[in-house]
Amino acid sequence: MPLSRSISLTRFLIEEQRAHQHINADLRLLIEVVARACKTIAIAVGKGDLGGLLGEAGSGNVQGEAQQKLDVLSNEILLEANAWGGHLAGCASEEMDDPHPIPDVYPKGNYLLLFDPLDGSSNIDVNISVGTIFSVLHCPDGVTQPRAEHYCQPGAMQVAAGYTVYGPSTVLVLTLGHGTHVFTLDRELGSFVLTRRDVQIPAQTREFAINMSNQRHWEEPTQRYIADLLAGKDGPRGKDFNMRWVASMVADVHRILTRGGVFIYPWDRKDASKPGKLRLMYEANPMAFLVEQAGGKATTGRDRILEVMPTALHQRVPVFLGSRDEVDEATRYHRDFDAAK
Ligand code: P6P
Repeated sequence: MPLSRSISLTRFLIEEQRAHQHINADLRLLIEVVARACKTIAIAVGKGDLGGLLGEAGSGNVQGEAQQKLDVLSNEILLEANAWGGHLAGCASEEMDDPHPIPDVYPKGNYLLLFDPLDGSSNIDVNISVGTIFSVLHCPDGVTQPRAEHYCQPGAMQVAAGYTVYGPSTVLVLTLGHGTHVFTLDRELGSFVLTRRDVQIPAQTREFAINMSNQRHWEEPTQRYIADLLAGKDGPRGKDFNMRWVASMVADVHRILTRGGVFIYPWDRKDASKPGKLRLMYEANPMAFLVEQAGGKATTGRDRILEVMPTALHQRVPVFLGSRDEVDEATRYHRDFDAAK
């Protein structure tokens, strides 16, 4: 792409700020800082075995999951990058039990940043795409030491959300509430360049993403919905479907944003105390915001994800997101099941 026509992330943010008053200098700085941190993470991830950073860190996170060395490093990179800018009141991460305050030596701002620093990290050692997911909220007025409850806002309150997928190319996907836009890292320039403006997810699809090994643990409407997809053109859907499952949400969602599809991580009986595997605040909410801004939908199978009222920082939620007509169909199976009870 000729340099004269390429639009850098910085230029895009400045032009968005001119067009939409709610984007201010602090939010612009926040996005630039997170993007820069993702470039640092991309370098660490890209070293693979040469970086001495593969494998487990020997610690566990609040989810009870073994932390990979790169989980811990990515978390530290994001915390350090966001400490000094004066744009944040605090951070929350999948890798930390409690919110992380901005050190008192630095000025504080009005935004809360939540992130999964390296989603899909179980794929790192086998060289499959992983990613960083982030969500931005306003810190409630008058709150200078935000606690977990101050982060627990419904996803509809997000002012920005995005992810960076560390794949064959490093791609940042961002929404500020006015469309979903794609930036590809120009490794020679060292900057993210706008490569797709205002992405639109096809309303219909023939592709679904789910971990089929959990089939026996799903509730009945989920089992029925998936069985009808598998029945293909001989079944009630009258068309054949394809299946993909990367086991890295960022990679699966990026495919859906690019060519359509439906991503499903439903509630299952494996651990009835957990309403699903994915975390609401820093996985489902940011992805739901991005997908809706791209013309798609995101529900729990029953309710719009962005309207779920959080009760805990690390709470989980069932996720059905992607092509709007297919998400509507999957949601109909669950609502009809409830209505027939
Ligand atoms: P499973 C990765 O651990 C993650 O949180 C998501 O990125 C991914 O979609 C899901 O879990 C994979 O779960 O049960 O297939 O390992």
